[in-house]
Amino acid sequence: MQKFLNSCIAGIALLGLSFSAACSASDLEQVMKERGLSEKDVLAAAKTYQPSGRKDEFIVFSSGGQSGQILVYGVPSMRIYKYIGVFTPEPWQGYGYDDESKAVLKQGAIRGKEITWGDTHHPNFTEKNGEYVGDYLFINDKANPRIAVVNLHDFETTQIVVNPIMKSEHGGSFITPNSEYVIEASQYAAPLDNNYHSIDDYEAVYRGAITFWKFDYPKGKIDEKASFSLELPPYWQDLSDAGKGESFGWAFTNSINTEMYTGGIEKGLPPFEAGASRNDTDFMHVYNWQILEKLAKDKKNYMEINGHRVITIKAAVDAGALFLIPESKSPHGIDVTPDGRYIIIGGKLDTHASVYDFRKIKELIDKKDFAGTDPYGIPILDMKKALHGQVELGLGPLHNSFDSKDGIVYTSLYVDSQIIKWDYKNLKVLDKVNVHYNIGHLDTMEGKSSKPVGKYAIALDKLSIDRFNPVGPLHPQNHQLIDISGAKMDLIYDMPIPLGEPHDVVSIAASKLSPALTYNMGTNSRTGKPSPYVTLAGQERIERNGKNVTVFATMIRSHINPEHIEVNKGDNVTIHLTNLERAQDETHGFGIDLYNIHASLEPGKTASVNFVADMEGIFPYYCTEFCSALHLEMMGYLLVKDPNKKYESAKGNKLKALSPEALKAEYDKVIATNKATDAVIQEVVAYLKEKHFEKYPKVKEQVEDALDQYSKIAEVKKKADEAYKKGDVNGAILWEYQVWQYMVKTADVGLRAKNNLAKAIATPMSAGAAKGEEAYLKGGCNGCHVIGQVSSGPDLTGVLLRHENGEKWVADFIKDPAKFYENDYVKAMINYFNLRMPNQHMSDEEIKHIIEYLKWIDENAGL
Ligand code: K7E
Ligand code: CUA
Repeated sequence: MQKFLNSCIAGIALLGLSFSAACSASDLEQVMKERGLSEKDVLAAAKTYQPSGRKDEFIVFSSGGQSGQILVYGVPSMRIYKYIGVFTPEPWQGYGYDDESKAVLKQGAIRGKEITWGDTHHPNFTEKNGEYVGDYLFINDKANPRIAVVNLHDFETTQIVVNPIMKSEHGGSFITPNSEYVIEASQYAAPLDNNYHSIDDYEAVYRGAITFWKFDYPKGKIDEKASFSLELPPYWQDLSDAGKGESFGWAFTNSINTEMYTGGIEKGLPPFEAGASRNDTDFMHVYNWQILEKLAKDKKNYMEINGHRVITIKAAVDAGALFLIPESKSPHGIDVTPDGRYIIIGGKLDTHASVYDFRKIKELIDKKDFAGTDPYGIPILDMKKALHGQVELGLGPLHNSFDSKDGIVYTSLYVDSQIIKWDYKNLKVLDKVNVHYNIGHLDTMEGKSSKPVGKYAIALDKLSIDRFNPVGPLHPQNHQLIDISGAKMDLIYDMPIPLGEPHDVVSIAASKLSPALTYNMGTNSRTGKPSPYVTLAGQERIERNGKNVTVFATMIRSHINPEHIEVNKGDNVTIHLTNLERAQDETHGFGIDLYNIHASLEPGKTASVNFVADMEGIFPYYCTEFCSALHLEMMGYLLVKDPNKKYESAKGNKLKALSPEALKAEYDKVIATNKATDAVIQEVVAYLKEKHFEKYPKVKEQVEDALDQYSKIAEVKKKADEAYKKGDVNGAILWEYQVWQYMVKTADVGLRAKNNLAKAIATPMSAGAAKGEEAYLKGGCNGCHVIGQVSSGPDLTGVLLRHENGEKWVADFIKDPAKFYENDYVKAMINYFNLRMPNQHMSDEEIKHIIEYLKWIDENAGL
């Protein structure tokens, strides 16, 4: 029954709600009734459901909020694929446990203090001409002003930079259109140096700032020395965006608390929230990073604070690189339109969104048409003259994301819990949809690039309240998927996010990512370079140098070499591990019990763990990934001896040894097993060779992996034979078992390769056969017939050959099965399966195609 229902649902997904006879409407109706689903629900399911093996069209990177990590999921399925450790240790990936990743996390230490959490907010990709490239991902830490670089070659964090002057930030990480700079704007004003300054000196000494992190694209790294900052008044700068197209070279940053209120609730003063939202307007900062870049080259334009160049407000103003424009009070999101002409600001405390026209701004700047200056001498442009217009959207407009359709933008309404679709050119509201609840950011596919794709929007809802099964007072957040392809928005999926408050996501077409599947042998994944500690098969060793013990170890299905590491208590132990696997997804984990040691070794990776063996005793170490049938045997012992103690060998009862006859019998048995196993392998190898596996890259890779395993046999076999010759039958047996292990691994991968080869060389389907397959699936035939296997109906392989004039027989049978119910053969089948072939009401055309399809099956049955 279950299988039948699944095929029904798959049928719906294919057809968009038109049902075939076999997968009848009544079955679906029954499921809908039982599960209380409306037709709209079923349609939503069909829009998001991914059949097993089907890949997503978009990949979404979500900030992990306070977890300090990044989440990766797919659209439209909303399946979570990965968490990436960024500012926070992540044990599965060994992030923060192996030396290589510890070095990355250490870059994030602030004034010597290691910080093991982060408040990630805004992820963004590398860009070219404002379009997403998908080589690298940047993300900021709001709590501890830092930016991290994630290499999308392997989805690993490779760099963390600490802002040298900020004490908190929010407006990062925003990328200029050709990835020249990563922009990071401070949040709460504070002195730029690291000293104490009384809050009474707020206006004189406290400052805001924007840092321009220079991205060295070829190196994939932020170049800290080439980076610089711009001093700003102690307004609380906020979200930012880089100009593009006609606003290229400029960037924009919101602010709040331009009142410069300093709080003091404990002194009986009104709280920050009152004082910081007193004025009707705050300031949008407009600045030109191309001019600032030049200013940063001349000492007279900057101060040096903590070894970092900070361009003064005065130098920026004099050079015509910094302006202010009033904006509705306490704004939130600021987003430049795909063409770069307009800047849209969400009002948050205002019901409007404001659309600024960069052409007007540029004209005012060029004509030096200023409405005044702020207390720090920065020219202020007139708000009305800079505006294209304002639109009343609703309560709490926050963030904006764009559609592929010209002039269309989607804005989140925090208080109203809605997404609103509107036209920013003609200033018209088009549609609204409810979300659950209190949405912050929203993202349309590639929605902040210069070429948005549209299609879907994701609502990042801060509260989920009643949407999910309760799991305690800390509720998950809710990411909702909205179909925006039509005129009306359609909410189609809810996904609970169980990892921090994810502020923002950024999405990219999956086709733009091309992550590696394995590493080149011996790679340090955090640098991307060959590790000096790579250890190849045969190079495993333990080196001792006084108290320093260095182990060069390898891991491959299913052993760790070495299996005994004996050290003295107090030794400083370093273990360099290399995963020798070349097959994808053959990761080995390395954990030492009781020593807080863990590493993840993906195929080809070299990583190192270091610890002081400060506890005496016996500590098993083992592979923590279920990598093969012999995974549990993939282990060894760390033996820590106290050099100041005397140990006597135990005199317990030794177990009785086997008799020579019994040993010989066991030896003969293992030899016979190995011979039989090898015969199977040779058969598979013959098939692979005969069918030219080398022509199919994926199969070739697997065959290479299999042969890799097989190649190890000769050496082990030699050891077995030598032992046997010397009369060490017990040793010979153990080595022969190792031969068998390698054979099993060879056969395992070899058979997988054989299956893939068979699939690869199947003759391509003719158009007719392909249509036949479609009709076959559409008709729900696969509900009863499974090709190559007897299921709830007979296997259809060879059905055309089972009857005289088979093609006509089968065609007639499909056309009107009832006519055949009394036929002896059919009767027998009906009795056997206890099922009658139903009339699918196939057209003659469809039947013809199905026959084509069945012919194709027969042609390839031998494979
Ligand atoms: Cu609006 Cu930090 Cu991007 Cu959250 S921010 S909502
Ligand atoms: Cu390697 Cu389990």
